[in-house]
Amino acid sequence: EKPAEASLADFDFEKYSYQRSKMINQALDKALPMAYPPDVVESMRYSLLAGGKRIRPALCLAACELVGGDLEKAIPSACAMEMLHTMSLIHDDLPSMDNDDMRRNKPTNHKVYGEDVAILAGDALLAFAFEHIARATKNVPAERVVQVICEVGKAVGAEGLVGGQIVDLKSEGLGRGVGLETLQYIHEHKTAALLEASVVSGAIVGGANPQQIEDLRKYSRSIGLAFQVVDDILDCTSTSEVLGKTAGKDLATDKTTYPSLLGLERSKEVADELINAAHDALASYDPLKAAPLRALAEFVRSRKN
Ligand code: GRG
Repeated sequence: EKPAEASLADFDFEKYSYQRSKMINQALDKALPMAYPPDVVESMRYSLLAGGKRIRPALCLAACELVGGDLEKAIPSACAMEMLHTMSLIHDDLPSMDNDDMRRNKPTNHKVYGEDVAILAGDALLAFAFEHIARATKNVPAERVVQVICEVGKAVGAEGLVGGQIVDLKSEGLGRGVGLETLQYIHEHKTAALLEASVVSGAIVGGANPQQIEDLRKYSRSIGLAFQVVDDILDCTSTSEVLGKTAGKDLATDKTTYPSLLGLERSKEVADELINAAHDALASYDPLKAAPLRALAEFVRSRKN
């Protein structure tokens, strides 16, 4: 057995992810305590502390440790990534966007607090994420902090999440007229960009050199796209399971997905190829130290929700 596989097999991902989620949830709770004005802070906390897999902060912390950095130093950046992810979900759920009533098994933010408050809670989380990186990161050279802010800003703006969302919204009426290139653009921007920024910001805080940053970009772009291919596959397979009762998302909206363009079998191959590419990007790292990121990649491959 190869050392990388052996280290991965020994790694207790369930225990690791449970402990990391707990650590991240405590840090988020502490980062954003109840404060004045309660109307907006309560709404921010409602969504921020509503659960979720905490993949982005986990990636940030793991990347910091992989390059030899101290975990504590990356906690503010890790929290900021979850704040940004959360605000994107709040805004994505709004009536003017996806118009969703439920998120993470709870009523969406605007259902509880109203649309006006939900917009403001999202705005406040967006601003606070950057404030938090700048204010709460300790004992890290200032130029690294600036680099992180730059990386994260790019990932959420028009070149990142917002860019992906706008192309997605504008291609909605096109149904299955959307091609693979546009589909890939949407996923790379809506999903992969923030995963990439999570990994890279952790690495920067941890003192990564340019080669390490490049390797980790490759890793995160691969898992980012794979995340979405797997999402499409899950959508498609859950659709066929419930067929006859209610049509799943894929059929109901008749939107382009990887399975609709490539077929289910080829989509599964693409997901596997992407995950394998993520592993390849970690080939030159100590197998023991790379085990968490490898296990996170495997989690993306095999996740069921
Ligand atoms: C970022 C300024 C700014 C505005 C928001 C609305 C919007 C622009 C972007 C939408 C982005 C979006 C909803 C992307 C989908 C991302 C995604 C893969 C969500 C699911 O992530 P999981 O599975 O969810 O990690 P949990 O609940 O586990 O955290």
